[in-house]
Amino acid sequence: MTERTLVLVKPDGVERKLIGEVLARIERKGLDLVAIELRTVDRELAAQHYAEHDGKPFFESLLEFITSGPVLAAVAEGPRAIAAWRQVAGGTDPVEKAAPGSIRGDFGLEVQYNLVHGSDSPESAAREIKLWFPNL
Ligand code: DAT
Ligand code: MG
Repeated sequence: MTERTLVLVKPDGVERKLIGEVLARIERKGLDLVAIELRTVDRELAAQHYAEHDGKPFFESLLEFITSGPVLAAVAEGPRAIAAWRQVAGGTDPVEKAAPGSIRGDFGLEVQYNLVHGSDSPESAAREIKLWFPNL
């Protein structure tokens, strides 16, 4: 079944010039990029995007981090796109969870600075794509 998922290269990934690397891996996997935009995130968008984490100890530093510089936002499409992009990205903790060969496994060291975001379910994908790309 064809799905769409939200892709973010977070400020650490942009700063480290990994946009090309991330997009190349998404294309190599076979997913289609159907929208792509470089933007700066305000606190309101950040808080809505990470609403599920409101109240957690890392919430404030997460918002500070995601608003700290430009972010690459994209929508990728293909069969099982949500799981496929999560696999390419790797698990949340770049050391404990992300496999070598994944983006986080290859380039990440700390949980907060894990370089990329991917929607985690069809419901999240629909909500996040609407939030970031309301006209899509
Ligand atoms: P994911 O980005 O893999 O979907 P998540 O939704 O659980 O992970 O968390 C969102 C982001 O919040 C994650 O990419 C990095 C940060 N984060 C998660 N758990 C954290 C923790 N224990 N300490 C610091 N930052 C954390
Ligand atoms: Mg998540």
